Amino acid sequence: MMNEHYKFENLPLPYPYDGLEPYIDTKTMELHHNRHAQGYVDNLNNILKDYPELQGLSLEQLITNVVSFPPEIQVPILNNAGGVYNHRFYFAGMTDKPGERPVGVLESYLNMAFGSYEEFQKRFQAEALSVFGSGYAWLVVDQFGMLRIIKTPNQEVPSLQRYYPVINLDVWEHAYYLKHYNMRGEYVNDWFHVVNWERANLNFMTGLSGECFYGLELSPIYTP
Ligand code: MN3
Repeated sequence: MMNEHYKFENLPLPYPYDGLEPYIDTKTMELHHNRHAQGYVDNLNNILKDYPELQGLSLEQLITNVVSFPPEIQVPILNNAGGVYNHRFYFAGMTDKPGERPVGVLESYLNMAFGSYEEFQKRFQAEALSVFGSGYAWLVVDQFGMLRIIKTPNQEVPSLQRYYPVINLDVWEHAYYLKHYNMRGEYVNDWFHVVNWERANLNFMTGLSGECFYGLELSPIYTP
């Protein structure tokens, strides 16, 4: 992802639209990917087209360096680069061939941090339910190798200098309303069935290595 830059694309889902049935329905996945996620991609490209100095930056670089950009585009870039980053992470974090349980090093660390997978699920669901309005729940690993459950509002991305994301859950209503109506807790339960734990384990190992925390800060590329 780090090598990709403007023009950004709405990456295809790594499974068919109906691949997450019966847990997440086909229509929701179509609308979520083709309309909602596409909208963030289009908006971001539209902003960046007038700023050639920023067109070589990755999503992560755009997000972590936003305070050095012209004031009028800081919020739009945060919202839309965040929207692209968060949706890519969410879509890639699910699979049509779910293993249903954490695997690998992550499994051991989850047990150490939370006692058991079931206890982790309870804690993660509580965090997801406590997101007021729209946002995301995340399992992240911090610079010290500790697993943490956090939440972000709207399309905010967790601080990529402090945390490396392992999994995230989109709790905007568009992610579940067609099937689960206002029952966010049932959506969270269903989502647990389609988590891609193989990928989560790889993310965790990357985070644990610490290398991911370097290279996000730039010498000023944007010079007004
Ligand atoms: Mn969404």
